[in-house]
Amino acid sequence: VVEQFRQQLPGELRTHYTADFPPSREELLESVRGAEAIISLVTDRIDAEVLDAAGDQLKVVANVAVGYDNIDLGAAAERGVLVTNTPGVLDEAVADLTLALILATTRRVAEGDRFIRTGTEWIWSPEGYVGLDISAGATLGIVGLGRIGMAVAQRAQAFGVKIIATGRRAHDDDARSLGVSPASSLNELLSAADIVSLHCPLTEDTKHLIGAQQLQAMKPGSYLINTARGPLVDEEALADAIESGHLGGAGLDVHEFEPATNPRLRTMDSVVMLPHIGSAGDVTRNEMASLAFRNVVAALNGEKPITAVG
Ligand code: 8YV
Repeated sequence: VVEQFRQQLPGELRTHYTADFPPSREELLESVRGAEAIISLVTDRIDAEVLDAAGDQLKVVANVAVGYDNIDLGAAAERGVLVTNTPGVLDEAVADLTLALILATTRRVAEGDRFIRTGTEWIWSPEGYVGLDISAGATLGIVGLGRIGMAVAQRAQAFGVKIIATGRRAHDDDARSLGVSPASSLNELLSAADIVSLHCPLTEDTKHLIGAQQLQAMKPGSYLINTARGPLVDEEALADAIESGHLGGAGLDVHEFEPATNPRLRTMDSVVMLPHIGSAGDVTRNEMASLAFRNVVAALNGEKPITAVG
């Protein structure tokens, strides 16, 4: 992707790639020195120390992600550094994976797969691996109806699922035309949904948005899906809620302490866990890289970036 844009930059392009992935803190601090643009991933914590290590010539930090909780926006603004993200291009891929997790948990796909791999002899039985029929009147609660939430609603509508939502677009005509009913509060959504799917950004206000109290407010036997950010959920409280039998299960693409995953949740058959692959589609990943680089080109040419944050 970088090569495609080489000609569009005002001067000669010198690139420095970190050798390790993810780079150690020392390598990150060293590698940004003298940079006019930093292209970062969610695994890179970009704070005042990194911005200062880069130097005064730094113009832009382009995050290859829609989420930017890894970047200290205040520190960037204080130093006049632009921050950009990659919204829009990954909505469909993340929504696809959300549906994959909904089906994998409710219809016990991963559990069945694990069972087959044990090589145990089995005979078909009418009771074997019975799960929730999402198409038979299940309600999906979308927490944070934005771009990705809308793409999830579109898919869920095709399954005949009832949809309720909180978030900035819950009252939009677009949402209504997808059959979305706005919930008046998070609690109302939690108590009505058979499946709760999280699609909001991680901020100081949304950390542990789903804790013990909220899990208790969820319907008995319901499922929690998280393809947004791990710290939105208190994982120990989630493990308690599943262990007690209150929740039916969970589908987690993201984890509270990434890359660590919760050892209790890992032992639970009703939990499906993935290594943060929501946007890992072949086309999507290229589009994310391309948008990040177009933002860099704009910023270095003194133009307004396409998708600036803040
Ligand atoms: C990315 C993501 O894969 O866009 C986001 O916010 O979490 C994922 O789509 C990841 O952030 C790569 O930096």
